[in-house]
Amino acid sequence: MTTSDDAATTPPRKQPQEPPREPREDVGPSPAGPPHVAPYHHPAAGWGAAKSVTRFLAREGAYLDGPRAVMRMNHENGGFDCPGCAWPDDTKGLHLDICENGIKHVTWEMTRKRVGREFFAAHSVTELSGWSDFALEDQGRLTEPMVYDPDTDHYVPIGWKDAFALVGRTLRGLDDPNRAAFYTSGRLGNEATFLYQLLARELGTNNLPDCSNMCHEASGRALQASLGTGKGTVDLKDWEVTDALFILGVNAASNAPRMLTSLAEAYKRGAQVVHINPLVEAAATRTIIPHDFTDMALNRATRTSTLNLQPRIGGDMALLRGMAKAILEQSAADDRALDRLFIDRHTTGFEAYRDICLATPWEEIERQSGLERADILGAARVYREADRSIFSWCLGVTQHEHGVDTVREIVNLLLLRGNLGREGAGPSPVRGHSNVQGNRTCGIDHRPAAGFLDRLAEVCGIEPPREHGLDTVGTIEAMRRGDVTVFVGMGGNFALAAPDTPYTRQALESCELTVQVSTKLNRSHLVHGRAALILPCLGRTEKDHQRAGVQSTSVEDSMSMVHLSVGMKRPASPHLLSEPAIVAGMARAALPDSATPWEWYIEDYDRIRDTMARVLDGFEDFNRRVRLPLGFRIKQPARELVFDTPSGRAEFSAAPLPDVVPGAGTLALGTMRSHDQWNTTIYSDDDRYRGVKNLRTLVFMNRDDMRERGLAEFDRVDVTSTARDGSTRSVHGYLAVPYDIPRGCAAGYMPELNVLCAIGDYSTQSDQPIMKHLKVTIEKS
Ligand SMILES: Nc1nc2c(c(=O)[nH]1)N[C@H]1C(S)=C(S)[C@@H](COP(=O)(O)OP(=O)(O)OC[C@H]3O[C@@H](n4cnc5c(=O)[nH]c(N)nc54)[C@H](O)[C@@H]3O)O[C@H]1N2
Ligand SMILES: Nc1nc2c(c(=O)[nH]1)N[C@H]1C(S)=C(S)[C@@H](COP(=O)(O)OP(=O)(O)OC[C@H]3O[C@@H](n4cnc5c(=O)[nH]c(N)nc54)[C@H](O)[C@@H]3O)O[C@H]1N2
Ligand SMILES: [Mo]
Repeated sequence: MTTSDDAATTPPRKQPQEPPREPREDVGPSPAGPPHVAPYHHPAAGWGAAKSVTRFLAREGAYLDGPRAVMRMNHENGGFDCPGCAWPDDTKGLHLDICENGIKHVTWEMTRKRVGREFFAAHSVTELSGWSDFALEDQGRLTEPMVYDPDTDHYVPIGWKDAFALVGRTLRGLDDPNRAAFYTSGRLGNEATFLYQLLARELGTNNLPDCSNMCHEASGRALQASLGTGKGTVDLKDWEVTDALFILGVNAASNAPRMLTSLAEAYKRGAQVVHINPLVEAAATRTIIPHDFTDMALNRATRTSTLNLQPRIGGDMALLRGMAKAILEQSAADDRALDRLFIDRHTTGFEAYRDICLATPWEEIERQSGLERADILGAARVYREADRSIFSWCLGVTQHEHGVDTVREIVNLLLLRGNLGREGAGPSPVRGHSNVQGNRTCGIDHRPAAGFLDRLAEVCGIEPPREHGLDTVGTIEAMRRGDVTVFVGMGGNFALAAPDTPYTRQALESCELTVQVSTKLNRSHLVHGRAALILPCLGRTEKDHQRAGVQSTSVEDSMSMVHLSVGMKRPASPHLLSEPAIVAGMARAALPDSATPWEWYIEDYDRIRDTMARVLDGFEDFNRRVRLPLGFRIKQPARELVFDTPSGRAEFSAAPLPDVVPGAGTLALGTMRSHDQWNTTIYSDDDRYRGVKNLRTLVFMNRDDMRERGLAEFDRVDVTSTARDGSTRSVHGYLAVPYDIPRGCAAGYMPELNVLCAIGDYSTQSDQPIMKHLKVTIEKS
């Protein structure tokens, strides 16, 4: 690990002379010492978080800037939106609601390190391909547009005008607009998002893959089918008054740390907090809220859980069905177990659902969930006794073959007791990237609704294509076949985030042109097409000057609140453009005859918002409402019990229970994030709350599964996945770590383990890669 400020003197680790252009297996920084694993006994957040932040600020040379910036983050009036997760801002808008990972995320963007033209002159792409991902990002912020020069194998500077001309020329040269794909990582603000989808659709394609295809696609599809909306229906006020919270498949202390506040407050108020996760994560124990200065000073922790259940990986649906079965069985003698009035008035499909629940034997529910009947009945009791319940979930539920069925089962359970359309009750998915939900709202959808396209056509005067486009997996396969030849990445790190790393690499390398709009150097710049551009953009913390003055952009959080974000820092380089300006530049070059006033939009983002207000549902009077303190909430028909479903009612589903029990000798492996990482950005090799130090190439295993394989702690193992098509993929020399995880289950870190996710192993329900449910064997190396 380096503590140096100066990019040029940062020694990258291991620089092979003639490295193959293989992605590195070591993604993180050089471990600071030998691997070490011991249980973490401290509460989540609190002083452990404070210490970690201090070390991080020192490394980035941002002692002053970091804290100063954080003071301007997530304010009810002004300030920028935290570029970290999508958890909503505190409804009271009064105290500073910040978290360790938010601070790291902001500081990461504000680093003083720079990667300029001298850097690219000094290092060829082949050489950089041998660097670890940590070393790449650690070079700092990109400063000017660069183009790949195949003669020298170096990136060389290019002016913005020429860069746009290259994009425009290539897009205009395509015989079919569907040969281009436009990827979005969920950081992109709403205004840039709207222009980006307009560019794609005016060009003539719905090829709009996004990170959501790997994330909450299953939630969107399930909620749409059940409730006629792609989003959750609750907000933070509901969290503040609910009687019972059920938290499934989220590592909140690391990935949505501000949820800890809500959990602790719920506990203090006497609400039940049930965690459903194969691992007992830190958020399921206790916490010290960093902004609660008294608790910090007294080192006083609050519990964040009243019940923890550890189902097997993929066992959630069986558990939920068991809870429903218990409620239904009880309803024979207890006429308040079900909300019959609600069911009759607002739902359809109840009888079929009741029949399938009652017909599913308890033995099957126990086997598939990996839990004992008594535990399931315990959870059902909590649910029965609560007047108002909220179910919240993240990737542990969605990244499975049957993710859609499982989310629908959550809704089924909510409907049974009328937990919808009233205060303190309803579904509450936890989104990932800070604006991933806004991206969908503003048109990033490869399967757009006809009504949206009609309005886009009418307001923007374009002829949008009607056939569905490609999602993330579809795009990778199409690039690999040679059907898609231009890839544009609006943020993100596609080469590393996507499944089947070598396959995705070949797909990107088959392209005629790859364009990456980024803030920092990453793997996706080194895995490129025949022509390649790096277009550096402003970060969310930075001032965006346009003709009409300093501009702001809007974002939508996990709970449908839309608010403005205004950067306040001087840009990392004078040569950066804003994301809206980059989209407009590409659009003008690709569509020279376009009637869309691209340049005029960029002069003043209010103009983009005025157009959005006419196209998007719920954005009426956008410019005024977005400037209200805390912004505004997009209206949510399902919350008002208005269901845009074929029946006009909330629809129960009655899917059969999937078989998730691993076959003899195999384990179900879930890939997940460590505490000290942001998707493909690795801050350190530690995973504090799981007690891991200096180690990322590990696999967490149940002790009995280890014993059965003759494995001791830190034994080196080979992990081999078997895809549906029978093909196998392996990683070698990973360290086995005994962990409190159900038998038959294993876990390890993304993105290292993405090599094990076969490209064809995506859910038939959501097309989402099955990143939480790889079928693996583990053997001593
Ligand atoms: N600091 C930080 N914050 C982030 C991110 C980050 O990388 N770093 N990423 C952001 C993004 S894009 C997203 S989508 C979210 C991701 O947030 P999470 O969903 O928390 O992400 P993962 O680390 O993949 O963790 C998944 C959790 O699911 C559990 N799990 C695995 N399999 C199962 C299962 O079958 N059933 C159940 N019930 N649980 C299971 C794991 O034990 C783990 O606790 O976080 C966002 N916030
Ligand atoms: N095996 C496995 N794979 C997974 C997952 C998993 O759980 N398991 N999770 C999946 C999920 S949920 C997601 S969301 C994806 C994440 O996929 P992505 O969103 O594609 O990846 P990130 O790592 O978040 O992207 C980081 C890069 O974004 C760029 N960036 C940062 N800030 C900005 C900005 O303001 N503007 C622009 N233009 N660029 C910026 C930086 O250059 C940085 O290198 O990964 C998926 N991959
Ligand atoms: Mo995500």
